[in-house]
Amino acid sequence: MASELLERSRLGSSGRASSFRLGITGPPGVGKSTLTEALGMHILTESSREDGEFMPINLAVLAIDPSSTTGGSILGDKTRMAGLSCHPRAFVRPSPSSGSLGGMQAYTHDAQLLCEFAGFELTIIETVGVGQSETELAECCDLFLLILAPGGGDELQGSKKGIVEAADLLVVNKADGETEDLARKTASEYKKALNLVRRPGNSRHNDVLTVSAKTGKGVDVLWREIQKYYKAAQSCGLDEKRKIQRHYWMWKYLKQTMMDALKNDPNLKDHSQSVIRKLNLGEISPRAAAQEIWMSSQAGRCTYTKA
Ligand SMILES: Nc1nc2c(ncn2[C@@H]2O[C@H](COP(=O)(O)OP(=O)(O)OP(=O)(O)O)[C@@H](O)[C@H]2O)c(=O)[nH]1
Ligand SMILES: [Mg+2]
Repeated sequence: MASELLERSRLGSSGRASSFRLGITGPPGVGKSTLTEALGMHILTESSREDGEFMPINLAVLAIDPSSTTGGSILGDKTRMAGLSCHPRAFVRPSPSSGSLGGMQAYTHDAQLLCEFAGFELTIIETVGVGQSETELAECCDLFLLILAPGGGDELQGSKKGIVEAADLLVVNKADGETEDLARKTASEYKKALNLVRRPGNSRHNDVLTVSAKTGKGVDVLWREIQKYYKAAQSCGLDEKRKIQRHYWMWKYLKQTMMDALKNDPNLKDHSQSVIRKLNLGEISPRAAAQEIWMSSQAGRCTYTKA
């Protein structure tokens, strides 16, 4: 039923310009929700609209909290996004990412499409950058922001390298009070390091911005950068990027569908269990076990077809 609803929504919304998809990730507590609130409120209250400039009239926020499996995040994020939560032109949907590896909820992509079909001109997805979530988030977004805390710019060569390479724009948050100077120093360290980790010809932004989600300082500059990116992407590359993303999701859904079909196939149940027993006893490798289950599913399929 959910698939059908999505399909009908897609058909029903044909002709409508699709929304711009912004992804926000970063380590826990770096200020992603606070920044989403500040940026969202800035966008919705910004009245000046120059010709041809991207100025969404409404926006949807999907906040995914990998630490919560109970829905407790709903209150947390609604508190962080107090203005957006009750703004008539915003929709905030916090959701725990229970069950999905690395923070990206299995159906976030569907939820994002639904927001788009509902007419939201900008969708923002916030997720903690752990495990696979950042690569997954990149597959959902037109522009992928990485939020960083003051300090730690020298770690760039190590664990953070992959995510920094994947991000379109880096932002150091908490550039206020005692951490303002440190934030600026961190931004310039990242800027220097970006030139080292990014291959020449990489189209991504090599500037690193500093903002304070708390005071709002720098949020206008960040928004102007996003607008610039939007404009550039419209004229080159966005369609291609989205096409590749659609392929990614198709294969992901196919994998899920096949896994479910194999696990739930009553004709395979006995055989799978005997393979698992052999696996438990160490008589077979995981790879050989997977192949055995797959081969028997194919053998079964041939039998049905012949019948
Ligand atoms: N000084 C300062 N504190 C900030 C700023 N932005 C966020 N904070 C504080 O940092 C803490 C975490 O903020 P959140 O917005 O919840 O951070 P988050 O990255 O969304 O956190 P998770 O979703 O739990 O990973 C809160 O106490 C915020 O008040 C900022 O710009 N400056
Ligand atoms: Mg948050």
